[in-house]
Amino acid sequence: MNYWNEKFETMGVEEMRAFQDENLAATVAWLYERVPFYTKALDEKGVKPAYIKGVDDLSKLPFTVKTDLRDNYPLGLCAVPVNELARIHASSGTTGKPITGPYTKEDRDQWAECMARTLYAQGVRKGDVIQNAYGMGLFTGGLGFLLGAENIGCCVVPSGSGMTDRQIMLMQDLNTKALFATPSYTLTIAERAEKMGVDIRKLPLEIASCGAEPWTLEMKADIERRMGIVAHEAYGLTEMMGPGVAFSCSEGKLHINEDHILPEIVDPDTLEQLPVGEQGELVFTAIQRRAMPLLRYRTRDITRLVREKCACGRTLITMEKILGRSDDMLIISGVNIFPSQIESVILDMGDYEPLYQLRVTKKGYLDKIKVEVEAKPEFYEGGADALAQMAGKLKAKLNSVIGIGMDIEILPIGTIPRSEGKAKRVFDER
Ligand code: DLL
Repeated sequence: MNYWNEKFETMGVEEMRAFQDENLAATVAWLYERVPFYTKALDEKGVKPAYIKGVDDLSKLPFTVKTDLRDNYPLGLCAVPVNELARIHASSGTTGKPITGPYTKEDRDQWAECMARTLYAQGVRKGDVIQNAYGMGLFTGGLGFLLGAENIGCCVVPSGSGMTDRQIMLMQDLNTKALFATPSYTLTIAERAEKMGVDIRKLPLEIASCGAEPWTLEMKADIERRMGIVAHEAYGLTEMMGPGVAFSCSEGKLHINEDHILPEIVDPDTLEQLPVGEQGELVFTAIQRRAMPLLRYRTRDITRLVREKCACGRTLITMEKILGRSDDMLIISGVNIFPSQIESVILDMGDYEPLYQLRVTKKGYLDKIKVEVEAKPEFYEGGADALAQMAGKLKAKLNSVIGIGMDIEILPIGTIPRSEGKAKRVFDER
């Protein structure tokens, strides 16, 4: 069996559309009756639930943004009373109140379903020993992956994030087959193992399921080479359930669980819906959730949707790797840059560790960007002249690919803080 849920994962496009139409209409009616925020937002647009027949009517619906969740903290957007909730997660954010993600028992079961599809597609099977190194707690990563792995029937080692030496010890002693962690923490583990003299390539580890932050194909290749595994991807956000929204298959395509979470792409400036294939901001509507389904939630994530026949057999729509978040996009002297573009160039050079930070400052009216990056030890030891030459090469490459001059500082190995969760790469000091 290739699929966790063959019916929905391989459903014909028309049948899927009919399913989405029905569930979208039901969700709008559900919210209109129960959540004053949506009653008001729909009334302001002059939209009655009966006008929404299906996906073609999506653009009639109001958008929801992160500040709507903050303004209605903790449960103002919740459509059911607290005693009907089974769980509440939250995303801490860096400032102010967190945003909450409440689930009814049915919502939580759907999440377990979406996560089982994710892990099954990535080769995780009943009885496998898996090590879950996402943060366990309010963050949806740890407990979301736990639900999926338990649903499949795995033997779960909930190691949580951090204590990297112990992660490596457990991996060796328990013969872990699959590791769940952010890509940056996966690399921290790879690096630490190399330092400890443990060759992860010789261990039974076969799979990593990485997500929760943007990463490039170059970073994926680096993880795969250093650990001798296949690095798969999971995508999701607290507002939609957490991980489980999209997952990579054997072909490396990111399929969206579109029977649960309906995707569209909009132009982030005009908010016009864009046709499939065009790049823009990913917007989601949850069509089966009951506690806090959101309408047209603006993720700020930039990508494009692709409708194509996937060799894995799944018909679920795919999205390209997230290019970055519109709020991480740096505008340097008028040029729009995503950190992931810089990451691709750095890793493509082959001289650097996948560890970097971007520091943005202002001198007078001019924006300046400095790339701080760690050289691989064999290159760092080459001495000052060799490093200056390397920096010159990287500067020229970045300039030709991205089109602006950046300062480069090459740091000795171990200087940049190692990530145990989501890596912080951009320091905007303007
Ligand atoms: O990060 C949920 C998650 C946990 C996904 C574990 C995958 C694995 P939040 O903390 O709410 O939820 O952050 C959501 O993280 O809007 C993206 O900007 C980013 N993100 C998540 N997965 C990916 C990914 C979790 N695979 C925000 N690639 C999202 C790029 C990702 N960005």
